Amino acid sequence: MMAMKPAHYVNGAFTTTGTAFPLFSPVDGSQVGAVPEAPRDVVDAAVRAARTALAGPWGRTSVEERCSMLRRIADGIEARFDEFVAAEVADTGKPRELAATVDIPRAIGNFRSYADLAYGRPERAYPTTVPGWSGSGQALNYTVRRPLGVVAIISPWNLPLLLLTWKVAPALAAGNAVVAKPSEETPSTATLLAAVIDEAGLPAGAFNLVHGHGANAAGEHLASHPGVDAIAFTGASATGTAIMRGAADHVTPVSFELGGKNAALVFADADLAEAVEGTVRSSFTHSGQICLCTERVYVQRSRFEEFVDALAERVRALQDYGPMISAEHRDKVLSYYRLAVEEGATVVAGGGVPSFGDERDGGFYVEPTVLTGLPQTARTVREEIFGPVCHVAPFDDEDEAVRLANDSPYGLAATVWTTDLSRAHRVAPRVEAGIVWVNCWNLRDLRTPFGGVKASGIGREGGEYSLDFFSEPVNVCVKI
Ligand code: NAD
Ligand code: 6OD
Repeated sequence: MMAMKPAHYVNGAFTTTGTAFPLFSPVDGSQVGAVPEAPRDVVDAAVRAARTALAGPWGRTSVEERCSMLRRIADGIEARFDEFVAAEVADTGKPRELAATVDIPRAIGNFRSYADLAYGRPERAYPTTVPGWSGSGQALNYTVRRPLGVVAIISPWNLPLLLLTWKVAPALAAGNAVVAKPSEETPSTATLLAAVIDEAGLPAGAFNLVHGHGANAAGEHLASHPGVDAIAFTGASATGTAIMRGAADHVTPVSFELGGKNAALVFADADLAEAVEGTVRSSFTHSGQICLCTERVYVQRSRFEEFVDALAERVRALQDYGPMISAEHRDKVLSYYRLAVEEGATVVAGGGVPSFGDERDGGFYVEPTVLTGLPQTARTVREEIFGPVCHVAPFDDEDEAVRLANDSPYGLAATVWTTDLSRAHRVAPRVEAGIVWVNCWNLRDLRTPFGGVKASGIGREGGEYSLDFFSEPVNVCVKI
């Protein structure tokens, strides 16, 4: 099947209006396509189409009908599974295995799980008696949930379809009309999703897609649009700040999943081999380009050297890893590799650019890297790098471990490695993070709350938490 070219999807029709910008392969740096930049009038048309859909057949769908549509979308992605995998791999350069076992299955799972959750969702009722009220003073209070209206969904490049559908599915399940803007780096699976949604028979305007950049472009126009009733955004914390400024003008509610500088705490009683393997996964999966990746590892002093040696050996042996998303991002990561050395780091693995002797030498690769020896105040230890790199530092006791983990502007995820169950239960709630994994990493249950504290976000997604964000309760009081 011919790959689909990136196109906007507005009011049930595809269009490539707008000046095109080039799309590069992260694997070899070659230009592989072009993406239309949505001008302001295309964003306006998408918001208008969404508003019109809410006033039309889409606004009158029952939750049963919407859940059936979500299931048809899931089936549609499944039917074009290989096409989705190929598109995700082409845009991101991630190993095919990762796209085929995580990204695309999770996109399907997002639609199916929100269909189940929305359909099975109970509402609350309160039988009421008000003493002294004239008449019976009796009533039945109950709650109905109303969609927020037109929802803007803005998503990043690292898990393009997974993170887009993580918001689109609950937004549609709750009855909103969506205008989505995927990252300018990864337009392809979003375009395929629009095709699948089209085939699934959603009324025109219920789902719209616009492509383009963020600041001073389609993203900013969408996020600050007066016709948008809510914004669900995943991306960098600095972008969250910019979006919030625009949202403030219209008091638009936001749900933000932002950056992280996630800590792993490895206690002396941990199964060290498991902790090392777990850290290889948590720091280097998708070359560290997952918001949940560990960039700070703290190891109890008595096992510090043993851990660092074992981790460095494993990391030096890593082979089948993907590139950074862009030349710009590769340069940013490499600038942190240089900064780390200037700040006094010891580079125990990696630290540079790999040489493959094939077309990948034109791509955006950096070496998986392990650092030690930096103070907690170093920028390399405080700022999100979003690459295949972690810094390992020692700690002496539980209190110090918790203090170091919490000494960060971010608070997205943390991992605790210990065989002491009491310690796990003691430490987990003390870590300032939205998600704490014990002896595992990124083991996801889609019903659980997902999100961060501090600069890592506002609100929670996942299960009922997403359905809560994308709807508002209305109290109905019926006098008896
Ligand atoms: P980014 O913030 O640069 O871009 C994300 C999206 O926002 C893109 O679609 C972009 O075009 C758009 N955008 C940029 N500026 C905008 C503006 N002023 N107004 C409106 N839209 C704008 O992030 P990125 O580089 O694509 O992704 C990497 C970042 O995302 C990292 O910081 C990472 O930690 C974070 N992230 C967080 C999570 C999470 O769940 N917490 C998940 C994935 C990525
Ligand atoms: O697994 C998820 O639901 C999720 N939102 C993952 C985010 C990963 C960040 O890059």
